[in-house]
Amino acid sequence: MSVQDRIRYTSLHSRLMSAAQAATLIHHEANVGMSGFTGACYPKVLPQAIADLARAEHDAGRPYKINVWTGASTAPECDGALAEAHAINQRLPFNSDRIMRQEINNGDVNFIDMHLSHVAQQAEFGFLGHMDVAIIEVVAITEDGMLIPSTGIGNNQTWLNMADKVILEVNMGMPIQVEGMHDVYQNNALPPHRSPININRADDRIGTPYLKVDLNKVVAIVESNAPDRDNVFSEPDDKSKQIAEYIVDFLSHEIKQGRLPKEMLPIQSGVGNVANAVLAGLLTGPFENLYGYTEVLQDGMLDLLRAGKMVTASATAISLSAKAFQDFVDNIDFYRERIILRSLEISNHPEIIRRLGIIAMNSMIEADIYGNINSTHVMGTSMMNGIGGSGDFTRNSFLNFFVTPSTAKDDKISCIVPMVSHVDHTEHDTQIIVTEQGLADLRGLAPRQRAKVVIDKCAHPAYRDQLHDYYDRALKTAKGIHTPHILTEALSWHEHFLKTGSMKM
Ligand code: 0RQ
Repeated sequence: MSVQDRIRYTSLHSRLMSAAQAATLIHHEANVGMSGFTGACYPKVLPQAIADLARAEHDAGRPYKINVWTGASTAPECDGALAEAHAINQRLPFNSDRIMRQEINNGDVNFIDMHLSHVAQQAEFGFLGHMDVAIIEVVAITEDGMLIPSTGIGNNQTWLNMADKVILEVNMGMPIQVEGMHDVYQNNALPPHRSPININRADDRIGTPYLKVDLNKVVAIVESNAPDRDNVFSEPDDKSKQIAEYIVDFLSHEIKQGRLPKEMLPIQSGVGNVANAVLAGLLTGPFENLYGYTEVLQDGMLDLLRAGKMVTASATAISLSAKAFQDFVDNIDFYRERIILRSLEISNHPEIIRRLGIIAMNSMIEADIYGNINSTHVMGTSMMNGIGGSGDFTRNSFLNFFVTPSTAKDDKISCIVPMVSHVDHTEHDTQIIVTEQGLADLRGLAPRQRAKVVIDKCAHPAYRDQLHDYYDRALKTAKGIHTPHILTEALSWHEHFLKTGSMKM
């Protein structure tokens, strides 16, 4: 099959060109909306051509930097290539690439870490500026000019609507049989003209399988043939297995107590090794007929679908290891009936998350004794990946969990600290914190009650006394003791780590 066969709207054949040619259509300081979500569906060749262009411009003494907006993270051949060429001025809303992270943390890139559900609407409100170009990966263009999305949707429909010019990457390496898996719904009305979004079950479909674009805006089509990022997971270690066990037991207990329907509620699972291990825990757990309503479908959820433990999974992207992706391709008819890929605005929509009663499970960097959560900043100042969708789900969930091993870096860092060095999720949102040490259920507890539970259940034994000592002294010395703190000492653990390489006093 040639790329022409995948461009069934034949008058578009004339817009086929090389990535290098297409890159010249993107000017210095352009706002560029790209496809891409957690290592899936990002453009595979154009970013490298833009990086080459940036290098050539820099060599000629001319400035060249663009602003890149996506759905979430991409991959080394996209974010990595652009960062290495110093081709980015502004990046939003999420990144997990190592080189881009360096550029963000050394101040070369202005990174805007946003709740993912906010991105499309803030762009539409005009809060982020004008969009010059959209670069979107698709698997094919239909006879009537509709776009068959790739392994994810993210903000693609919004970018296609907003951009002056559109460049499509037709990825020949992606299976054409994904057609029909997507559910693109757009309610373009802006407040106060919005109406309810009619999703009442995790598997409701309310849109069409295709992205729409004004074909007059398509200035270039580029062929690519490359897989998505290989999202390799480490085998769940003992700590992750223990965390998963606590969660499964807790959910069973909630059902017994009548606080959770016995058929369970739809599940959202965040990114990372621990989150994937929790899904592995559900595979052997007692629950049947589960539903997924999440933003990114990882290996663990695919396993649940294959095993028949999960009925359907709704997400905005499929982000798999190469091995799991092969299984996805080999059994694509089976998965098409069970996977629904939606626009990011819908997968992460507060209205739907509340209505469906989602059980949200996300990893974190650290929690404090009162339940504030840091998901993004290492030692308070260095960006890790971003808040992603964790806030969209947590605040609007039925139940939410934050998980982490109790320590990091060979126990030199306690992930339970007196005060988090950055707050992403406040004590008002957090319900349940889980480490390999135990599970702290904070529902219905006031701050002083929470502190005791968090320290006793979740902190590593090596830090428990140190935390109790801090709390006891705060209780004795703070002026107000609703949330006792010693303000001059609250962040001293982080400072101590930065000075000595350990949080142990
Ligand atoms: O460092 O990479 O140098 O080994 O952080 O830690 O334990 O492997 O955790 O892979 O599950 O990721 C929060 C980052 C966890 C992720 C985070 C160091 C640790 C290691 C990674 P190394 P682990 P995971 C849906 C929801 C925010 C977005 C989100 C994340 C590295 O889950 O980005 O939830 N979440 N989105 O050593 C210093 C600490 C530390 C620490 C761990 N307290 N201090 N370093 N580390 N704890 C998806 C989307 O939104 C798209």
